[in-house]
Amino acid sequence: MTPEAILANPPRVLAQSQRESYFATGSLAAEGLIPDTWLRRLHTLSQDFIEQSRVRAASNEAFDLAPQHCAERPHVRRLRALVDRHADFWRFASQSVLADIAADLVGPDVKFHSSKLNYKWPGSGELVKWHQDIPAWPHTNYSLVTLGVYLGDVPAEQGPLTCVRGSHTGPIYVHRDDAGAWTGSIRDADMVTVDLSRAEDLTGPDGTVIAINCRTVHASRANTTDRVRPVALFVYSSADAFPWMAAPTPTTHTGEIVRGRPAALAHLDPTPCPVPPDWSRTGYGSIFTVQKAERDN
Ligand SMILES: O=C(O)CCC(=O)C(=O)O
Repeated sequence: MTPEAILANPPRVLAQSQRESYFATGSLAAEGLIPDTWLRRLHTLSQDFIEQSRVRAASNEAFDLAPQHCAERPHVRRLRALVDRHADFWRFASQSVLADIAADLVGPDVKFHSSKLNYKWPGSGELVKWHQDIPAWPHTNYSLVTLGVYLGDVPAEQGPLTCVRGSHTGPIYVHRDDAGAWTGSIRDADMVTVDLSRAEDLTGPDGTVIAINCRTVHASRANTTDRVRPVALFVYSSADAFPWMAAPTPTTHTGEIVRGRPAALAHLDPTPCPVPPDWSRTGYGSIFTVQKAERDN
């Protein structure tokens, strides 16, 4: 669906001005939308999984662990495929207000794509370089939105998601190095063409919902506080968007319709998109492992 067609549907949760702002800038931060019961449940689940990680020595399908992770000082970088970790994560993604927020931004027919819970620990370990999301999971159109829920207050010092306003209507960049290897980040030579004076931190109190369009150039700095910054991230598309490559981080619910109906027609946007590696052959890891490998080279 086009932004105009999406906006023509009445809003469910967001104010019309918030939807218009999202389509104009490519991102949004909105406070006070997640009911307290859900927020408390997400906090508890997140804490439970950190506890469970203490007995893990290596990353697996659930946990992306930093090299320094240990039982005494757990250091989980990411909970993978969140909706497969606990039924309540899937209930939250498919039956809560979050799916209605998705409908406000992708249209009444909403397809679930993927999810994860990123932890940004104090220090520079989890800084994320400038990138767009769509080059990792290209689709027939660019309706895809990542909705994030901050589990804790996130001020500027805590490494919030930072988005370049308006970059979602600009070029879709190659996320590979000169030798063609996937880096998960935009090349320095291309970054000089991005107007970083338009970068804006998506900050907010506990429970703030952030929305980032799949073409928006975004990053996150180091966390200079002494508190971890968890953000639960859920990706949705219009039902008429179809992936044309294997998903890098599939879940058992990827492709399910969570609002409205499946599409009878695919919407094909003519804007070209670079081809990612075939994740079904190579595997993906996470943005932290990919970007760290690049920094170490
Ligand atoms: O968690 C973060 O700070 C950034 C996450 C992100 O941009 C991503 O996973 O694509």
